[in-house]
Amino acid sequence: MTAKLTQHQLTRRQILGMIALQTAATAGLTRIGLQSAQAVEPAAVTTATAIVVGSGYGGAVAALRLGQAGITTVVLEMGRLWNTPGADGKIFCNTANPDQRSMWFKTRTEAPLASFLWLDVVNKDITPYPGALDRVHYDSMSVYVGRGVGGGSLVNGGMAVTPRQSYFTEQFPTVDATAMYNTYFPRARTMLGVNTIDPTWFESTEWYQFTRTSRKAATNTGLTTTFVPNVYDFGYMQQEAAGTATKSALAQEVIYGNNYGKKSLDKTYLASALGTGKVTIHTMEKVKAVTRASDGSYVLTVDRIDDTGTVVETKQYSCTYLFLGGGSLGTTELLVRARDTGTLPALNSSVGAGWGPNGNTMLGRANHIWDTTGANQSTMPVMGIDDWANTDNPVFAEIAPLPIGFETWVSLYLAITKNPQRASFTYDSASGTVKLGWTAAQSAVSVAMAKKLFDRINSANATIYRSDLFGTPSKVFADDFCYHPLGGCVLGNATDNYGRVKGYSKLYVTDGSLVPGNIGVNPFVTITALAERTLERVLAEDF
Ligand code: FAE
Repeated sequence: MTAKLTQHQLTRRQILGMIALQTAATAGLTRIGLQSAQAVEPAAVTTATAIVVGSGYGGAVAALRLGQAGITTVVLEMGRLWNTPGADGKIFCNTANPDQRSMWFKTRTEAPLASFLWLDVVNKDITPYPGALDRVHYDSMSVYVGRGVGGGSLVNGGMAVTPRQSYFTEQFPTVDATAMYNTYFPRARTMLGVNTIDPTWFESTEWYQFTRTSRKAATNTGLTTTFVPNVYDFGYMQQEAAGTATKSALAQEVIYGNNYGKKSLDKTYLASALGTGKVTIHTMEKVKAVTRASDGSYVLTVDRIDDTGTVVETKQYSCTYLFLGGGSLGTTELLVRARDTGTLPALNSSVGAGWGPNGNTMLGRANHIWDTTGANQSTMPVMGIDDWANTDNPVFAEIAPLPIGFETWVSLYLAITKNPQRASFTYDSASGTVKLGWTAAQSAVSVAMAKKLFDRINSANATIYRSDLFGTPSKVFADDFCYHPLGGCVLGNATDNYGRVKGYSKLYVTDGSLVPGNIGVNPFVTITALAERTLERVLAEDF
């Protein structure tokens, strides 16, 4: 069952799948299959050999590999298909003028940068709608996730980073690292369309002045910086800069979606999955509960919602094989609820445990007046400060843009720290909700590590922190949200070494919940590569 794909087959499948996605959107279909290319909505099947929950990285890999193996597969995605232009002719809105498309059922946007000069000028009132970016609130941590066909790939910064092998092995001691680095990481990068910026263009373009200024401060401190690959097409970006292509990364588009340039999963894995003719994606359908019938099949209770969030139908699906790709929050919540309400009672106590925010902490530095960052900034990060080898204080800090269209002198960073703290999800029977036990004291560990690194940078450059960016009262380190939720169903604990959930057969986890709370770099390449490894093994042994 190893994927033996030629580029030709892939391209053909992707094209077929993309036509299906495009036509489905134009025709307003909520179920998408190969028939959608003729504007025909696939029949509403409720029984399939395999069901995949979620269409982010883990779900998309599962969908493609199952489809290629000839297995009839339904993907259930709670978000919408993002393929239909709004009144402004754009599918997604940008960060400067967010509207209802920006966020998942909110009355006001909740951008990571809450303020500028302490002023509440960033966020805007919006109409509740199934927008692309969600911010899920727990007691002391809120988590950003993507919603829609493509999951996090719709809203993320596209940074496609492979972790250093020594840290991967530390986090996954039971996984054959040689196979990962020789087979699955390269496969993931190829499939995701990873590419790198032309270094000559990088050195000369105004759009990366902000990165060069941050690099200079790091170099002055004696720190190493490294280029980071991305799934945004840098050839397209150069055309944007030259004025020969419609701007997207150069037009403040990112966390609410990119209209052009980015190879999100609907253009890669999911298009290919639809192209197999075996995969159907049902949108706006949220899986609420999972149980097992006496014949061993899985039964899913699913709410279908409309654009107002109203549940228009509650239905049941059944399948022989169930793949969970709802992300760290989505998958863990489903399984914790299933265990603790008794619908899947044999799930073990590791389900819900081992969660961490990848040590995420965001911060800004104020540069000297002569160290400009540029009014024009690309939204796609291309460089990181790599101090992970510093065993005293390992940090990898992404040099992030602040694309607001005027000079700010701000250097912004998303620091990934080696915070060892972990938390658990628990089911609260009184409210019927799943809660996350992460505390502010656990975030303080990430802050201390980020501060140690950036105190050095400020000291070497005689600069200071910005305290006006994360709301009031003044806050230097944004430690109450994360972009990288990881864990909850950790590989080898809640599952076997290949993502098979312990206690049940034919039940799999394929997403970020397998990663034990931290991976030291931006995580989607790791999630994709692990999913490739799982699917290869499961298709060879379990079908
Ligand atoms: P994910 O992509 O979150 O997909 C889960 C999908 O399942 C979503 O579409 C959900 O709507 C859906 N779902 C959840 N629960 C249900 C349910 N019950 N029923 C039906 N559907 C459901 O999961 N990572 C990088 O590596 N590089 C970056 O540059 C980067 N930048 C980021 C920037 C932002 C603003 C954000 C939010 C994230 C960023 N990330 C980045 C993180 C990355 O997107 C994330 O790790 C992956 O998307 C996680 O992949 P999963 O497959 O685990």
